[in-house]
Amino acid sequence: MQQISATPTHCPYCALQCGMNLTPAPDGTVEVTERADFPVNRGALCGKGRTAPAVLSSRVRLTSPLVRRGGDLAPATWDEALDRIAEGLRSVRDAHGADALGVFGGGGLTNEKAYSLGKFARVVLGTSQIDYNGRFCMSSAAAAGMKAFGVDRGLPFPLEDIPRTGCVILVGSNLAETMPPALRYLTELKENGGTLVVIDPRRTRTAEQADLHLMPRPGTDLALALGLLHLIVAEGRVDEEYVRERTAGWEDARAAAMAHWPEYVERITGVSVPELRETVRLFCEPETAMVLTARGPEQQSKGTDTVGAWINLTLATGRAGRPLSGYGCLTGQGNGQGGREHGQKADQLPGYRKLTDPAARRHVAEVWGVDPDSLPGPGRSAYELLDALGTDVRALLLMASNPVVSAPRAAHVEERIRALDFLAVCDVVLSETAALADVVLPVTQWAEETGTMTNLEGRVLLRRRALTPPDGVRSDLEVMRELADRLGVEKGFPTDPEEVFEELRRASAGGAADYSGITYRRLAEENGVFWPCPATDAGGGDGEDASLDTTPDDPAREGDTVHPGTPRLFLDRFATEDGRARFAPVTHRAIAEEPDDEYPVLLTTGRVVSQYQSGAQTRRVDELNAAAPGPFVELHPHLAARLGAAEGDPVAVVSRRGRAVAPARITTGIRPDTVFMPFHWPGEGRANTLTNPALDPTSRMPEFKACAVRVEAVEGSV
Ligand SMILES: Nc1nc2c(c(=O)[nH]1)N[C@H]1C(S)=C(S)[C@@H](COP(=O)(O)OP(=O)(O)OC[C@H]3O[C@@H](n4cnc5c(=O)[nH]c(N)nc54)[C@H](O)[C@@H]3O)O[C@H]1N2
Ligand SMILES: Nc1nc2c(c(=O)[nH]1)N[C@H]1C(S)=C(S)[C@@H](COP(=O)(O)OP(=O)(O)OC[C@H]3O[C@@H](n4cnc5c(=O)[nH]c(N)nc54)[C@H](O)[C@@H]3O)O[C@H]1N2
Ligand code: SF4
Ligand SMILES: [Mo]
Repeated sequence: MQQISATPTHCPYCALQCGMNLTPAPDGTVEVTERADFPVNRGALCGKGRTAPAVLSSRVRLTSPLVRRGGDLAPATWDEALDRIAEGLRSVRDAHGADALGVFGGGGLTNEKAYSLGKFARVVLGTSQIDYNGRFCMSSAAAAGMKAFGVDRGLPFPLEDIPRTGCVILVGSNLAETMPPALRYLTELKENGGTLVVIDPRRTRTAEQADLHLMPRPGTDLALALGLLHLIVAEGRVDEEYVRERTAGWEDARAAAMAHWPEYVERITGVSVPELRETVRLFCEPETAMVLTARGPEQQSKGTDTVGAWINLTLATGRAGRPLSGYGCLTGQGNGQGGREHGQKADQLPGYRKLTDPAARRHVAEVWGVDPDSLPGPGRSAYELLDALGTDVRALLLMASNPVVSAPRAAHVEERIRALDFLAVCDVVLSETAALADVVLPVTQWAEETGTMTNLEGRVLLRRRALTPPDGVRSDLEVMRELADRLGVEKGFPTDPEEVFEELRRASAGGAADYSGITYRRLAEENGVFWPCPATDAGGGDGEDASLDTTPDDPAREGDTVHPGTPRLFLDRFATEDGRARFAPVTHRAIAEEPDDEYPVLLTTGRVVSQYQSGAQTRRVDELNAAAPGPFVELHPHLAARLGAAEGDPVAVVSRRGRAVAPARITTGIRPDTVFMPFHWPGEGRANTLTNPALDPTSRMPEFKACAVRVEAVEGSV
């Protein structure tokens, strides 16, 4: 049954979660139309969002379960496929114990799915071995934010505050390509007289907008931030009163920074002392200022310390927790924020609770109707889990990730996946990882199902169903329901997303990420609600009238006792026990793999505007492939000349982990000691064949942004 009018909903891809309307077309497909009332993007969309319906087409998606028979994947009925998965998981558990079962989730899953997946792992499978691709994304910023502020919400203020601040230092974000409609916030900042400093080893489309662009050597952002703090102290720009009243740990952080002389920092980073001084001037002179980080400084084996050092700058200058100021992380995946709050992370329970906290275990166990002692402890982080496949972990259920393309040291990860006794994948397309599975389940997509997403601002949104899914597909929630049934758990896995959300509200109540005052009804009426949003007596405390179908004059909305949500955090106090923010006492250290004679060049990796992540979805869209047809190696003319490579010639990039080949793209917009590859493609040009899985000790984030390589001309190339 097709709906006839436009349905207001949100894009399937990145953390901006742009609003869009979906309008049915006569041929049964849907058309994307402008939804100007949603404040984040005000109708603007990037090419990926605009073309997203192409992936709904049965030409490119899966519409039947697949089961491996005699070496090949062949269509099967849902019953056969689900039985095979239940049998595969049960036999591994019987032979090797529950911790031999692994679960791998994704930051693209709705809150309802991520919540259910964490519950499924712990209650149905009884395994501790669950983690997700968000570990590869913003985990370092999350860890640093947690340490400094006592809570991790990517942006503690809405995007609309950005144009009204005095200066933005944007560290390792290429948002002109990764969140194009958000570029507007930076343009408006400049129109309002604010300044923009961009820190990126490449002159990206974003860096082109900057008043000042610093091009540090990859992996040296920690030294850079320490050098800036040194200058802030030396120039007497510390906000002493703020430091005294709102922070703790300044003396140690100050001492650490004072050991990082500007000249020393210049030698490490390649950023000159005058540039450092100019950055400090631009940041300190205006009344208000912000530091925003993204994957550049975060995807490092010292990402947590690095973000800590950038937060230190906002504390020393009295910016954090003040209006139009502070630190924020630009989270990446569609539900990168919500997906890290409700329990698909190895050490976590819903509401951003810790799995090791006895009170948290009791609370969640009660909501789940299980014995707290039955909940397993923390498991391995994403890369460690993938590395243990085929040895300690023998069967894997994977939902919403494509690690064969996106994991570090991907050839090794692919080999570990092949060594599994049993692999089941739920996906909308036959991804490179799904192609290795024993069973593939085809699931419904964004436009075909309702659910909530939490965008990079901490704004909880309702993504609405706009059309009927094709025959043959089922939702991830239905998959979990069916598998739970087959594994002997008959209750607790509803397939109606609103019912799941009602349970999530209760599970999150009282936690850091408290959603208990948010209802589907509210989300349908408001342009999202920012967490924390605790239930009040009047507002959604019991959730009994939360249905979208009930009358609009909700008694819970009358009066003034409904919690309005929290767009801005920390204005009165930080979320630590004593209300003070914590400085990070950090010192610089080298990347895990410094260049040497054999591997003299640095490789860094990232994204292009027209492909998304592992490309599983966007490589199936003709228009996007025409714009970004394949991998490339971006390199400086000096390096190209040494190789004798011309524009478009295939070049080989070799690291200790493997070799990749892709056409050269020659540009003066990159440091001569560095090459860049986007990671969206499998096969010969797969960037992750090369990357180093050295992990940050706290966040367990791999070092995607810096490893040692050599670059070679390819013999016999045209
Ligand atoms: N088009 C597109 N948009 C996306 C995505 C996508 O795949 N494609 N993915 C989404 C997701 S999940 C994420 S996480 C975000 C990521 O969004 P971004 O963080 O903006 O993306 P990246 O390209 O990974 O990295 C940003 C920049 O970091 C720079 N960089 C590399 N090494 C360093 C370093 O050592 N220090 C510094 N300071 N900078 C460095 C790179 O040159 C690059 O320009 O994008 C989201 N949006
Ligand atoms: N070298 C290098 N590698 C990187 C990075 C980098 O900067 N450099 N960035 C890292 C980052 S930040 C990230 S976020 C990861 C992302 O890398 P991946 O985890 O591989 O992300 P996607 O390609 O988005 O994979 C999502 C998969 O889930 C499917 N899918 C989409 N929606 C649903 C759904 O609702 N249910 C189910 N079951 N499936 C769904 C899609 O079709 C796709 O196959 O890559 C990381 N890898
Ligand atoms: S910026 Fe992100 S959310 Fe917006 S249309 Fe593009 S991919 Fe979708
Ligand atoms: Mo990400």
